Amino acid sequence: MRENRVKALWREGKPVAVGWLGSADGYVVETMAQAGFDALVVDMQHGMAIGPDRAAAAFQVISTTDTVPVARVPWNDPVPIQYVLDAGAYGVIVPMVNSRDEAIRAVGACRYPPLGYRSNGPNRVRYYAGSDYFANANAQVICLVMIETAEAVERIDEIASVPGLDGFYIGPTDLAISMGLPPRLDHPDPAHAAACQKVLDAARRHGLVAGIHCTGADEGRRRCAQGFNFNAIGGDIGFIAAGARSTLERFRSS
Ligand code: 3PY
Ligand code: MG
Repeated sequence: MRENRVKALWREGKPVAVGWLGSADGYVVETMAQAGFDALVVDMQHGMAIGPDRAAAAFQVISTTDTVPVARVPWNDPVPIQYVLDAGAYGVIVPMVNSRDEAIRAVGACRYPPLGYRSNGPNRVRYYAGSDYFANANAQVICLVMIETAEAVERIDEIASVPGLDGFYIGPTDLAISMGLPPRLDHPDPAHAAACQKVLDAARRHGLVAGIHCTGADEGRRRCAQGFNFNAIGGDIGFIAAGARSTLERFRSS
């Protein structure tokens, strides 16, 4: 089976550069994939109308490069998880996982029996991964559950104890909202910082990975130094908006 390069980087202790896709336009996805991120996350939760068909097409485009295709699914639901894995996602990020039972549901959907309850039917992924996919998928496919409520942080050890889980992905803005704080990335509130640290500490205790959604490269580097190693450092729409704005500003200021 084709190796999951992100897992290899984790094993080697090397930083993982993660990009985010809020659009599934083929040319935009191709441009992002050509940029050389280690992983690209197709955002089916808050991306712009990215349903299963467009996500599958995005995985096909990403897999013309060495970038690892990952999906953030819309919710903790086995149906989209099964769909994106069969279509070629090598990693799944599952939103709003708040308890051990919810983590069992999320992880189980990503794992073939006896570890989980994923059904067999690797339609496109067999071309991408190889004919030995079934035998190796449980070890190669990444499953990260999103920690984005105070309740999940409180229960972090019970969530971490679910077999087959690779780690956590912190959603900083939803976490802030659940703590009664305004939604922000790179949150300045010390209680938010402490919650993020608690998630990272639990990941380390349980031999898992922790990642966090970042404001950009500077925060991404800082989070890497802190110990997080699946940090989205930018996305297609943000890059387009920033480039368009700065070009216009430079033109109009002259
Ligand atoms: C959050 O901030 O809640 C997220 O889900 C970021 O992707
Ligand atoms: Mg969120």
